[in-house]
Amino acid sequence: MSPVLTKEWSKTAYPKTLLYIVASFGGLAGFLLLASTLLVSQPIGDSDSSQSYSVSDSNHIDIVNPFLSREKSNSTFLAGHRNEVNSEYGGTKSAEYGRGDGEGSVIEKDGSAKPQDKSGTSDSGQAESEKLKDHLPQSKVTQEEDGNRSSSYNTAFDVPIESTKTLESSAATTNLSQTNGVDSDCDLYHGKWIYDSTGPLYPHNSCPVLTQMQNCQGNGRPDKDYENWRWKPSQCDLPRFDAKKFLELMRGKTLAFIGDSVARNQMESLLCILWQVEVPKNRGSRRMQRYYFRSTSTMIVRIWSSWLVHQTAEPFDFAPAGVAKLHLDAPDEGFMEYITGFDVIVLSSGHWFAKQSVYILNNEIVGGQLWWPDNSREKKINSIEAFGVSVETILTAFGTHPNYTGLTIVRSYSPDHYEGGAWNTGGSCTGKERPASKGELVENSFTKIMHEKQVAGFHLAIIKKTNKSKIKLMDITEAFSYRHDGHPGPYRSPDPNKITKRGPDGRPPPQDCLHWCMPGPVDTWNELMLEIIRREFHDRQDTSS
Ligand SMILES: *[C@@H]1O[C@H](CO)[C@@H](O)[C@H](O)[C@H]1NC(C)=O
Ligand SMILES: *[C@@H]1O[C@H](CO)[C@@H](O)[C@H](O)[C@H]1NC(C)=O
Ligand SMILES: *[C@@H]1O[C@H](CO)[C@@H](O)[C@H](O)[C@H]1NC(C)=O
Ligand SMILES: *[C@@H]1O[C@H](CO)[C@@H](O)[C@H](O)[C@H]1NC(C)=O
Ligand SMILES: CC(=O)N[C@H]1CO[C@H](CO)[C@@H](O)[C@@H]1O
Repeated sequence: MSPVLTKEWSKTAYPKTLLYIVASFGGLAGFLLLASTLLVSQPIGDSDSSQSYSVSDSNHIDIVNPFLSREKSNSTFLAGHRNEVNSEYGGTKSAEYGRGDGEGSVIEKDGSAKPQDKSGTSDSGQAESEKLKDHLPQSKVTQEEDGNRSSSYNTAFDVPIESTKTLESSAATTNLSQTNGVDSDCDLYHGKWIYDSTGPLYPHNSCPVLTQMQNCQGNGRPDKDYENWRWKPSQCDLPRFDAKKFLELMRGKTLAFIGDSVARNQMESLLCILWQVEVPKNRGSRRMQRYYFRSTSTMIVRIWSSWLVHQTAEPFDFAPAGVAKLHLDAPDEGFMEYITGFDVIVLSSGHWFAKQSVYILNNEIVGGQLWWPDNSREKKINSIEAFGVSVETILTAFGTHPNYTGLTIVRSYSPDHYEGGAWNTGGSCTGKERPASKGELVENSFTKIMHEKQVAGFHLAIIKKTNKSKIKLMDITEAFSYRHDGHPGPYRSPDPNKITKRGPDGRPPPQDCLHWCMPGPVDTWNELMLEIIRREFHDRQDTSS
């Protein structure tokens, strides 16, 4: 733990953070207008409205992620929800609340851990799947909460907004002489998806670490084309992942995925790709998964952190025990103590900001998500702004750490595709078998603003960076907004009796339109990551020689 660092940091960072919050209210004015227009026909303050945009008494807006339960400020509800939140962490003691996705074991300070598992496989995947259930659309909840709602009420999330940006916008000006190979200046994030019958980087049944919920073929998904689209940046080609080259680049180095279940998604994709050339040794503990590739002494690590910032469970001011308190101005010490041992860190966060928590800045409660006991109190920030602050906090902590010299890759907000509604109101990605075409693309306002806040937080942290570390944004949000076909949808379990078709009333089956099938488009993240690492290490060699 590094309490000293944390304190120092929060002192210096707070004033700018506050300015940022104040400034961002201006930017939200447009959204507020849009939101009020959309809500004209809906009773404000109705519990339903928090599913879309709710305009609160204080003229702040809350935009709640559509696939999580709706806000209720009722103490009896909270009592129930608290249990739900606790069970999500596998009944860990309150002192460990929210730590290590329920994987509570201790790890040595240097990040080493005793080998747990002789084979390459890990059983923690299953345990974690249980914890993650709450994060996933669940049929039980769907029935309870979705009893009588038409899918149309939630159209606020799916307002087709004429997009002036097109995926191929920069293609027209492409310098054709540069289309071969990878140009180190080429923008990797604008381009298009092209069909490539070469097939995926690994078969779904070749990889023991692949979480069953994302094993779409293994769960009976009938179509397969979603595995065969390559991302083609407008001005260059993104090379197919070369496992040997990756291991060589990472010789003697450690790469850590830190964050939520989407971080796990990417880490497993990477492991499955590497598994094709070498079976790693599992050196993980429950707190930190670690896979070691002997040929090049490369370590791949994963640490769970839902929000990436410091969280506490004890009562704080008017917030009782149980509900998670997020200290938005302090990084999560659960991984800060290890970062100097990492050469590359890939961060993943965002979706948990739609879940219940209390926001604390500078020792003051400034907001709450799915928790606010007293509407006469003013929320100073909403969940989206809280996300932006958390990004700035964590990246500033990395960028000003005296001993961290690694490369930090911030994977931008991963779009979900509950189209036509929310996860529990008829939103669906069922039956999507191809990437969306430009005309089909439906802009998701929530994804858009989460992405904006994240990018803003990233830029603020870059300005404050003092050390030698590098921070890069892997900006996948736009490219992946086209991949409504890449999620498990209803194929998230091997249960042969699961419902996979719409009911007679048109209601779609319970489904996961947030995580990504493996193999599938998520493998592209690792191709992008490899390219970022290649460029970075290449540049470092250039400057040091
Ligand atoms: C709020 O709690 C009271 C009991 O304290 C209960 O009677 C009421 O139905 C609850 N309201 C909602 C919306 O859950
Ligand atoms: C569903 O809503 C309709 C109209 O609002 C109402 O008449 C009906 O009783 C509701 N059904 C249930 C099961 O709540
Ligand atoms: C295209 O790229 C080539 C080689 O990098 C360069 O010499 C040329 O000036 C570029 N042309 C344009 C129009 O940018
Ligand atoms: C940085 O490294 C120095 C020298 O090894 C050490 O004394 C110091 O505690 C480290 N600081 C942090 C925050 O890890
Ligand atoms: C190499 C380098 O520039 N290290 C600096 C990183 O930032 C800290 C302060 O946050 C400096 O003390 C280091 O000198």
